[in-house]
Amino acid sequence: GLLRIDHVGIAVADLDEALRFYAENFGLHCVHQETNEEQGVREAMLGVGDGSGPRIQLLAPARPDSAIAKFIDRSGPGLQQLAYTVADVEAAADALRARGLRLLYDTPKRGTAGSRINFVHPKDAGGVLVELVEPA
Ligand code: MC0
Repeated sequence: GLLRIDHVGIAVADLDEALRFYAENFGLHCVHQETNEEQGVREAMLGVGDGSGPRIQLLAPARPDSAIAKFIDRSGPGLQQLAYTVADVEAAADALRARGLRLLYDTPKRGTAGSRINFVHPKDAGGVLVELVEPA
């Protein structure tokens, strides 16, 4: 099952500019940053409040043919994904597949900070790209 909201992902054109915007206007600061070559993203996790709850994930394209670049081209910057923490990403994906939802990957891929991830196709989840995250 879904344990909690892990993060909310926001597509941005420029990561450094977005980090400045979030710090200056919302007082939210980066707690983790990495480039995920496979996903074609530069990403930063921002803590909210005491940092114990869900994070905001800023996602910037690392190359022009990436999922985030395509999203920004089509929709502009903005909310791109809603991610839930799960204990076992394969079990969670199997349960959703059994209900007829399309998962994007046959086997999990690597996400933030060594997590294992998969996604439900947004057309099968009411227009929301749902990510499943099994933390490292
Ligand atoms: C596309 N659509 C979306 C959407 N992206 N709807 C809601 N939210 C999104 N993010 C809609 C389009 O508007 C279009 O609707 C239809 O889906 C297109 O479906 P498609 O042609 O099958 O797919 P594409 O080529 O648009 O790609 C969408 C898809 C892709 C979700 C499959 O973005 C993908 O593979 N995403 C998973 C990987 C990812 O997002 N990586 C970046 C984050 P209409 O009505 O016009 O047909 S990496 C990450 O998140 C990691 C680092 C982590 O958290 O650890």
